[in-house]
Amino acid sequence: MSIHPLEPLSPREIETAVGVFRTQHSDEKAFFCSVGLVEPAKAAVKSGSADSRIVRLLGTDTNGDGGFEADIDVTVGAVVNLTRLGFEAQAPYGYADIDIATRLTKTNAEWLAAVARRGIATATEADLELIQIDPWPAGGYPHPAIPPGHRAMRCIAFLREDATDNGYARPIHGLTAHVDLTDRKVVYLEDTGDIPLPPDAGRYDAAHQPATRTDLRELAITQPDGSSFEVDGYRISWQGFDFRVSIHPVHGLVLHQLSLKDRPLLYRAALSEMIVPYGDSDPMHAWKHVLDASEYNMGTLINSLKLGCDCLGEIHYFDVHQVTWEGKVKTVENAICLHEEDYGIQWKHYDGQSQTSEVRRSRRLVISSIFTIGNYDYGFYWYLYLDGTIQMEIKLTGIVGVSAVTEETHNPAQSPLVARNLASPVHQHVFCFRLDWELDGGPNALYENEIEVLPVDDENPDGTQFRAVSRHLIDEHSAQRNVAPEKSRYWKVVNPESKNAFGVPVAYKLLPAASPSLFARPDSAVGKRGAFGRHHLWATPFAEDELSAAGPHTVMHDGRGGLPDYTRSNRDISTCDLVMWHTVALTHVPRPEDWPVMPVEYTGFHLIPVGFFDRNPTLDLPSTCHGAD
Ligand SMILES: [Cu+2]
Repeated sequence: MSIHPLEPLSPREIETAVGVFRTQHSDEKAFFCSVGLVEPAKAAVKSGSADSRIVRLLGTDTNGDGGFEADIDVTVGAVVNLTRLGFEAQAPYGYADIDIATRLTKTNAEWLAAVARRGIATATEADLELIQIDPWPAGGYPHPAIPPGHRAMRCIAFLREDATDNGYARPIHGLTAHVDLTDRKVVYLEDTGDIPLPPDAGRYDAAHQPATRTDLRELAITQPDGSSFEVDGYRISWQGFDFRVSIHPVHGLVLHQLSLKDRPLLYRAALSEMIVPYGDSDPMHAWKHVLDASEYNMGTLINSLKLGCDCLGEIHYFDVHQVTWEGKVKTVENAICLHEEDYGIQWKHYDGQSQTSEVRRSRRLVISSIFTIGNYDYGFYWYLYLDGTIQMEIKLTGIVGVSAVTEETHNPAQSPLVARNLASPVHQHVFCFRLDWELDGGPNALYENEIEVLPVDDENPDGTQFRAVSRHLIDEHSAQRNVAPEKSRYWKVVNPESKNAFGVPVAYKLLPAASPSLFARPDSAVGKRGAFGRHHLWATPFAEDELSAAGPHTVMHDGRGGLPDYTRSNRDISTCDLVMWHTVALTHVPRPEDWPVMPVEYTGFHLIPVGFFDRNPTLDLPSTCHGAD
């Protein structure tokens, strides 16, 4: 078999898996949430002995439990595992759940009456088409009328002017339908009273703008000799970097087996989980803390990208294949974008004495995908640089969550105005990345580095001196750390056995952003379900099944899964097959400029070589000044 064990699933493999599953599972109401490759054991991949292809199908049916997890070996055409998921750790929400929750809400007599009472037409099918239902996960705060273990969502609603309107400009405020998906009914309609629809449209499409700028001249990116990367299937090589890409149903964009100049760096690097907790007291928002990756299957919400719009220049695209809720193959074309970008200068010096200048251009390889999860759009961009630096940049855009408010109900500290009678709650976006290191083949050790200001003494009379100190993090508990920008704190992955020209062990450092941590109290539902957000750094010794910062199945789960669970026994990590978990977060206090669509906001982190090379590795860059005569 010539197929690489980490090659993404082909349409044929998905068809086979669904077909085999159906022979053993006769429920015609089986709805699929996702399909994914069960990545073979790391040791088997590395030794070249991984020879089976296991496809995992997750979904729900009429069984009334948390759904099914079916693993199908498509090389032999057999179900090798069929697990019923329990009440407390269910299959992710899929398109079928969204569809059912929407239909149940729109056909509920009490809900229809409450909408009509607000002066909104509901008489015809066309009227109802204009009402947008957003079903949200109810986990953490299920309505007391929903029996424990039932699958639940909360549905909020918005009114559109027409099918192409901004779906969020007019919240039908104060109305939340609590839906029991297991019993297929609205169990409770929460109605906190009428608030008028905000008066202004929130159109952001070009056709609705009063004018379009005419003074932006064309900016063309051309590479007349083609790009400098090579692609073989889903394997990519560029400037000494070599790696594979895939899309995971939960983790989204994944880099596999990343090496630089034949030296291994990372076995696997990807988002593991994210949570978006809201800080507002408004009953429409106070409970919101969606685990977008695992509850909604972020990978299945990937965009098909468009040349010249999403990506500019000489692009190579990768398609991905997924499953629809009925079990058909769905191909998302152009789902992963690969291209090079000029990135200003790599280095420069002007020598005054000789009046000569030496300067080299920097460029980066960009691997990116964009996921739309309800109102928000998240872009994940991996950048590889000529000097060995690796960067993850998250781009947050889309439409902020909103409330309709009056002068009496407006609470600016928790929900600033973004338009007339429209407020947007304060919230956080908390992302946890799992970085499975194999620096120079491993094993690896983890250090915390920071600056220590030296005391005033005879050697330091003015108190101006400081030094870099380094501390070995030897077990899981001592590796639960937070950022400290005031101390220039960073974390360093070291290979103690691999030394550079100066006899110093080679390293890569993780340079974090100045992130907040999770604000919710640790013993709150949000604090328990998003516990990974308490620390910016976690570390574990590699374990095959530890991939999920909040636990593998989070729908209706009460929390404490994932990292708190993995690290409970405080395992030794002093020198090991090291997995680093990095939480990066931002707090969003919405502003008028975020409406009606949000200019991209950025966050992320860098991985930077420290003594991995013996000197600046970019001295060999050509000194050509492109575009000059
Ligand atoms: Cu936000």
